[in-house]
Parts: sequence; C-alpha cells; structure tokens
Amino acid sequence: MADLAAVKRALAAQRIETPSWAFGNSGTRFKVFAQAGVPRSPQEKIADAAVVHKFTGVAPTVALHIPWDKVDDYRALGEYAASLGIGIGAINTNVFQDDDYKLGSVTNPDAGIRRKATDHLLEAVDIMDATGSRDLKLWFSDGINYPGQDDLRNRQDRLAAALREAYDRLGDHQRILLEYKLFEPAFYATDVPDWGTSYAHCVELGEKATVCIDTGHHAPGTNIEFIVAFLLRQKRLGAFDFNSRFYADDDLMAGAADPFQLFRIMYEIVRGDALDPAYGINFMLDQCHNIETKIPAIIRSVLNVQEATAKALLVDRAALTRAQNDGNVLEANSVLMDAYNTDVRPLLAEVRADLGLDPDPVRAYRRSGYQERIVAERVGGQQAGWGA
Ligand code: PSV
Ligand code: MN
Ligand code: MN
Repeated sequence: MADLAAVKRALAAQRIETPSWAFGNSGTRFKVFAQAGVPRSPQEKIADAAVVHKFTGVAPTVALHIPWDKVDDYRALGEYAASLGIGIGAINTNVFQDDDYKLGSVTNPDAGIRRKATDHLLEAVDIMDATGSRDLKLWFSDGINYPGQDDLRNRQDRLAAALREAYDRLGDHQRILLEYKLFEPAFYATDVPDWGTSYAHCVELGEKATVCIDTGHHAPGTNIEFIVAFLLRQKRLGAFDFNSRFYADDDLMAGAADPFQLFRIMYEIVRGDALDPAYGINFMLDQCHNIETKIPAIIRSVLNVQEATAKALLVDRAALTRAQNDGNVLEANSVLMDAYNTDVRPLLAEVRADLGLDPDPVRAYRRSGYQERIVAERVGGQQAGWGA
C-alpha cells in the first residue's frame, strides 16, 4: 500500500504553471469567439493567474509569451506578480508571427532574418534576468512545406548555431527548454519534429538544455510515457506543456481527452522521483479555452493534473515490482489499474482543506464573484495571439 501521509505531502508540494495566453481570447483560424472579462494587459493576465493559484494552492507561477506580454518594465512586472503572491515562470519566445519568418526563423536561409530571430531569443534572456525567471522556452515553427524547398541538414546547422548563442547567454541558474512538434505550421518537414531531435540538440548544448514535452505535439498513438521514462533516465526532461488532443494540436484542457494517458505520464514521473519541485521539472499548461470560460477551465485543468498525479502516487509500487519480477502480466496490469480506478477526489479535498483551501476550487471560484467583477470592469479584452 502507498503511504497516505506521504501521498498527501507530495500533492500539497506539487507545482503547476499556468500560461498567460490561456487567459486571453483564442480560437481557430476560422473564428475567435471573444469572451467578456478577458485580460486587457499582461498585468491582468497575471492577476487572473494569481486567482487560479489562490483557489488551487499549487499554481504559483505564470509563464509569459513575448511579445504577447510585452511591457516597458519587466522588473516592475515581476514585482507586480510578486505583490499578488505569484512568480514569473518560463519566458516563451515567439519567432513565428512575423512576415520575415515565412521561410523560417533561426533556420531561415537569410542570415539577416536568422540574426533577428536569434536576437529575440537573447532578448528573452534579458527578460528572464529582469523577472527572475529560470526557464527560456523555445518553440520553433521552422520547417518546410515541400521536398527540396531548403536543405534539411543546413537547417539543422543553423538551428544549432542559434541555440548555441542563446545557451551561452544563460546565467548559472537559467536553462533552455526545447520544445518539439511533429508538424504545423510547416507540413512537409519541421526542424524540431520530435523528442529525439530536441534531445540531441540539448546534449550538444550542455547540461542546462532540456526537453519540453508538449503532450499535443505527437503523432496519434505515440507512447508519451515512454518518452518521459527515457528522458528522465538521461536527466534531460525539463518541462511539460500539458494539454489534450483528439486530433492534432487541439490545446484542450489537460486530462480531458485522455485522463488515462495523463496518469501513465505522471506514473513515470513518480517512478522517476521527479515530482518534487526540487527536481526541477516545470509542469506547465499550454492550452487555449476557445469556447469555455477561461479561469474555471484553467482551474479544472490544474485539478485534472492533480487527479492524475494522486492516482500515480497511489500505485502500490512494491506489489507492482513483485508482479513484474514474477512475470505476472495480469497482476502487474491490475496493480496499475487499481490505482487509476481509485476515486481520488476525496483525498484531494482533504489535501486542500489541510492547506486552508476550499475543497472544490471551481465552485469556490464561481462563488467568489471574481468572474462577474472582471466582466463588469474589463471592456475590450485582448486576444492571446492565436487565430486572428
Ligand atoms: C506551439 O504549438 C506551442 O505549443 C508552443 O508552445 C507555443 O509557444 C505555444 O503553442 C503557444 O500557444
Ligand atoms: Mn506548447
Ligand atoms: Mn502547441
């Protein structure tokens, strides 16, 4: 049996980072459905993130996306976040929304455009210095649409050169999180398409470069928990971008489409002793709430990650090891499924009560009046940056 007191301690100590862009309006390339009360500024996104933390107790940092969250004074922005009880998490770069990047950013055949993109990465490290952020999160939309359009191998060399510059600019406590994505917006070949490519670049760079797994960025049927296990073994797993997908990069709420997959991922995290914030994995959400109300949806996502984690912590590891060593296939599988099929909501309610929180954060948010207040106060909210 798992030690319940230890499980509760681990759940209380868990940390999940929210993305600033999830609080803004978003949509698909077909339509953005504007919602009332969405933030009009980075400060208001941070205020909403602080509210998510207030009701969940486990979301004390918010990731920024530059230039979506551009301000004149980043130090002041960091201080503002601190005044609301949260910190600035990963700084996400954006080298995908400029006409210059049609043929790529850091892998563009034009050296001038590569310079511009690389300078943006360096600027992001300046912002990390000013805000106290540890993580530089890099996602490149770079790739090509047609065979022969550009030289696949030269593009890897250009990517490596830009990563090297950014890496060398990092402070001692800072690191790179390199995200991969199978396809989109490039359709024939993406320059960082998979964890193997990201991993190889990270190894080339040095210890401060680690892989970010965005759960929505794989081919259907990919065994993501295997990737987690492998990267943990290599000490190169730095972060997650959690979200759900039914088809491609759907960015739906984490744990909504496939809670069993999220459980299997979190089991590998627990198995690898990597849940504790001291281990250093940044468990981020990267989602868009196109049709549902944003703040309660983000709270719901945090709870979904917590539920998957609680189930993972409840796995009877001794019984599992015994069954595995005995070659008892059915018993090993049922040990895992017993944990997955446990209703952990009462356990999490206890953890929240112990932290002085309402056991039901979504209901508590609805009762708080915050949603009505922002709807009344905020007119003309911002788009997250997607789906114009
Ligand atoms: C790309 O699809 C991605 O997952 C990257 O993390 C971006 O920075 C993010 O989406 C923006 O929503
Ligand atoms: Mn992502
Ligand atoms: Mn994505």
